[in-house]
Amino acid sequence: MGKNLFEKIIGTHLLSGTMEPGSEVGIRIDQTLTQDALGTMAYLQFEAMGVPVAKTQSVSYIDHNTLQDGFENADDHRYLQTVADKYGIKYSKAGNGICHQVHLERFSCPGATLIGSDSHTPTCGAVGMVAMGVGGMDVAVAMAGGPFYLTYPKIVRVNLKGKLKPWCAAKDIILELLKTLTTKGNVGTVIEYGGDGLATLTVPERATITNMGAELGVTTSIFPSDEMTEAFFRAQARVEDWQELNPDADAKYDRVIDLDLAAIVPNVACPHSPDNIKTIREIEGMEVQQVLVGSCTNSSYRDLMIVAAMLKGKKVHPKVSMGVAPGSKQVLAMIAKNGALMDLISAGVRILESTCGFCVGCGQAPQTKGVSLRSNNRNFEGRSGTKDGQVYLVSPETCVAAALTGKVTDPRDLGMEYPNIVLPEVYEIDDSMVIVPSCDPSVEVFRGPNIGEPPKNTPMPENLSAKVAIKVGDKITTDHIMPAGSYLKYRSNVPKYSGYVFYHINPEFAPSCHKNKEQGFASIIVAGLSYGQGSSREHAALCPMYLGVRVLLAKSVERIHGANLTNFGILQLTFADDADYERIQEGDQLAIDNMHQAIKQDTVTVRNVTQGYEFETKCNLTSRQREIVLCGGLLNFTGK
Ligand code: MIC
Ligand code: SF4
Repeated sequence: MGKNLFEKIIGTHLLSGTMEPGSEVGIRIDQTLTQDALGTMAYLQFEAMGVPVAKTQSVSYIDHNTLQDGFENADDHRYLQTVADKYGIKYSKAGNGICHQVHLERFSCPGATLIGSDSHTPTCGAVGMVAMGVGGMDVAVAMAGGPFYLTYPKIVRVNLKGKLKPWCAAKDIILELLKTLTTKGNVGTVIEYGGDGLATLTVPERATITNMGAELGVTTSIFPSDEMTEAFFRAQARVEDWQELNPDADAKYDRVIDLDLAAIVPNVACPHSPDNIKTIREIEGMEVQQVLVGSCTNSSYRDLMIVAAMLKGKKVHPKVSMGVAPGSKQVLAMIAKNGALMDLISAGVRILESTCGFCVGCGQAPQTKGVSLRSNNRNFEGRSGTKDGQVYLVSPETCVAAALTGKVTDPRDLGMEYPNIVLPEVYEIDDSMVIVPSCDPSVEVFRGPNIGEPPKNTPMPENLSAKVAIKVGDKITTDHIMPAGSYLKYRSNVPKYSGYVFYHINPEFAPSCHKNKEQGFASIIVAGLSYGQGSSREHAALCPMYLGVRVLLAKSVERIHGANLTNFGILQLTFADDADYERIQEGDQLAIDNMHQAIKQDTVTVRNVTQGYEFETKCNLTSRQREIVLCGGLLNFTGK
């Protein structure tokens, strides 16, 4: 029987398990990436493993925490640079670009496996890699030479047919898929793209699609590696890294979805979820105060050339503030050389750093209730830095249409000719901001006062007595759990950052967890569907753990966050009957008796001591994961 692409790549990296949906496989990891906001914890954990040099090809990027409004971020960067130098990790300096864009340009490799401590790591699936977002702890284990474990997914084939019409973009394709598949219910799925439409999509366009697979909640997304991919590698002067990779003609898929590219129209994800999709037509005419193009989704050379071509000789509307953040130094250098940057500047665009910036709430917060059209991938409530900011996610084309008219406008109505952007035959290659490590064991690792040791959990108690510290609804994102933006600089300081867990939902969460601790109780989080959407930030598990949370009781949990909970020794259970979610109240005292026995079963009984009833929950962990949770997390488990 023929093999699909994912199966082929996993097959050549398989270390343990069988490749059947639902069963756990251990695979060899070729490459890792980290970014600064999660890198410090990952490398502290790696250092604790005592391995002299990283066994993977690893790159440490500085792209998230570049607003240096205090010593913290600069200290973290210095820690990351020295630790990279010592342990054989390449270090991409601040200003070199956003990790996913730079990795795609300079390090991606068809047929290889990549894990990264950032949920948008699947971007590199655009060139036929198996690239997955994970927690920093999993990256540390891979760098130490350990396998990466994942639940073997179902493979969905998306057949792209035909060709996009002018002004309809790759972003509109992935927004269309988000409309169909939504952000929930896709855990344990991989999307493999195919069909005759592939030939019309360049690598940067494919990367926009794989990037936002993260918003679907899939394990990863992957494109074949074909002539288009070869042209990209040739232009990046890395054709030796390219190989052709296709699924077999008779490959089997768990589901096939057909998408007619010619039927795709300009789409928009409305506040406050990437799956709240409408067509631009449905919201056209609404006044816009801010337009931002950038982020790892849409900041490639192609994207910015479209933006510059549309703005050439025109001015941004007086009521609109427009910013552009090129995805990488390569992109910035190229638009600087060919004059497109001047077109942006002349039009009145604010040129932003080549970093995550506005996408992670570091700067550019919109005005009160401000409507902001952005080319990035997440519009969770408050993520922009303004609680009532109204963030709409659109293509760069639709961004510019609004910047010119001051209101939401279908770019097809501008009466312009669609810019024909020809991708360069040779990109601007200058890797001088990627520092090659010395691997010298005598390098002194810099540790500023912002860096604390990652706290360890204790083994799970035999009888758990806990209080429900918070009850939340469906689709709680990691931005709700552990806000980023101005709190990002505390990522390396767990005691401080822990004070902000659920801060915007209930600022009393941390104090009530401390109170539970003082009274001898653990804490429990109760949640609805799709808990932990979004970021791979392990702080969304690590900080609750630090506050004494031992159990999450939810209707369902997202993949990366679920893995992080296990890594930090928090037990995740799902309600057997959703009616029990309704019944349970904040403040209720719950108990699980004989935990060490109970956790070995697929059904775990929980007693509600306050209300005096028992209910059943499901434990969907593998036996290895159950062991980890009993030990109080992966650090304790590996140190056993
Ligand atoms: C995000 O887009 O939410 C982030 C910030 O890049 C996160 C990583 C983090 O929280 O540090 C992600 O996507 O994993
Ligand atoms: Fe950075 Fe935004 Fe991409 Fe996350 S989604 S890596 S914050 S650009």
